[in-house]
Amino acid sequence: MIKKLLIANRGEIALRILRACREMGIKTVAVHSTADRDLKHVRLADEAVCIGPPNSIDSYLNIPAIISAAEVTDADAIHPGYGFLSENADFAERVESSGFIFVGPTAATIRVMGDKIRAKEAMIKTNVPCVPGSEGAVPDDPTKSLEMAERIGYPLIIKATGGGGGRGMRVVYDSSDLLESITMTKTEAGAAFGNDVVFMEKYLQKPRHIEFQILADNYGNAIHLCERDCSMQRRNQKVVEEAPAPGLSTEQRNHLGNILTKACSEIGYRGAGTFEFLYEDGEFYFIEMNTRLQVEHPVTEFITGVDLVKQQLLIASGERLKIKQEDIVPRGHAIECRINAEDAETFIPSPGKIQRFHQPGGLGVRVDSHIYGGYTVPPYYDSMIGKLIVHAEDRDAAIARMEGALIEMVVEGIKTNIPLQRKIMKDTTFREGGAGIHYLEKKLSQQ
Ligand code: MV4
Repeated sequence: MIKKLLIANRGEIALRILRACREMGIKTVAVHSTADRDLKHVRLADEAVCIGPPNSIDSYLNIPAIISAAEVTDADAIHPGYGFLSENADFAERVESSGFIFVGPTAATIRVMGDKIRAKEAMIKTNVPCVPGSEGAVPDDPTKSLEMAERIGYPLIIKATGGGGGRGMRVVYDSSDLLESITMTKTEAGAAFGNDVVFMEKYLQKPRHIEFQILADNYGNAIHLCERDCSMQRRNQKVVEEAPAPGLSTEQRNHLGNILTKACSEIGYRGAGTFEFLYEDGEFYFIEMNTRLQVEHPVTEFITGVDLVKQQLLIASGERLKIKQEDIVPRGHAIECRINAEDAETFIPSPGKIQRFHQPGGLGVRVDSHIYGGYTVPPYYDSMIGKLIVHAEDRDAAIARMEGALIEMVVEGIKTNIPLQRKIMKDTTFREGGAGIHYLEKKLSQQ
């Protein structure tokens, strides 16, 4: 069993991981930049190590500094959280080769899933439904590319195999634009990811974004913990997430969930993972696999009652999964609103000192946030300062609970997106359920 864990992250997720450790009797090491000495989890951790100056590249992305901190504190394991190094295969490899447990999949799995072409190949092999496309890289021969595009059909989307999360993508509506679009996407991908390989897919024009949470141990056991609908997003940044996905049937959920748990066993997946799908006209299409714990994991925890961080730590300690698939019976509905230190209309970041902070409360209300009255939000990191999550017996009740919690949540001294979140909860299309990935941006553009 892990006795001491180094948390290689900051903010709300670092606090979330610390809380799981505390309940499990695992000692904690907090690493932080010089700008983050006052973070809540740094104060609560058993030990704290400053690993560098504010900018991420010299601190939270500084692999030698993080591994040295694990050595000097004699930690057994390192949890990467999300973002930063959480999907960096080299980091996972260096953690393990330095004698520490990496809380996550093997470096080999991270590497495969980080290469979108290889990830799709692995999915096709394990019968996970994918977007029709080039099944491999776009050929160098322009004639062959044009023929392949005709087979796929327009509109299509060109994606960088080293990309993900919306980076390195370009939609092509007409064959006359194809070759130039391929060249431009390759150039951008080469510059951004050091890998100019691209592939093509049929472009789905009005999909929803639905993702499935899985847990797998070292012994080939895997379960799914239902799905999350993350379609309410702006510029590839999720704003509101919910579970279960409105309108999805139990048959659909179990059918795809079972395919995914089999796929996990076949690819030797370990830990928590998320399969991302586009959902359109009743069909699922795999786009990416995330080999980390996700920001929105609390909505899954609320409807299944499973503590995903504790499960990650048990699996990393070599325990067998004790939860059986039949134990996962989703109950009620959960919604998460991300709370960002930004202007609710212009989205311009709004760091600074929080003069006053009141957390909402009551039955089925959870606040995952590291902020407190007097805390100064630094300008160096992304603007999310917390997540407000609610759970209730059904979706309408969850929306009502979220509206009440958003009224109670007071953050003074900086701007936040709480006004936007309140508008979304009142929006008729959102309230109907099932809005597509472009809905929020369309709504915002009409304001
Ligand atoms: C797509 C797509 C439509 N058709 N692929 C965006 C980031 C990465 N997750 C993949 N993304 C997309 N891939 C095909 N074949 C539309 C998107 C997309 C998107 C997907 C999920 C959530 C938000 C999105 C916002 C813009 C585009």
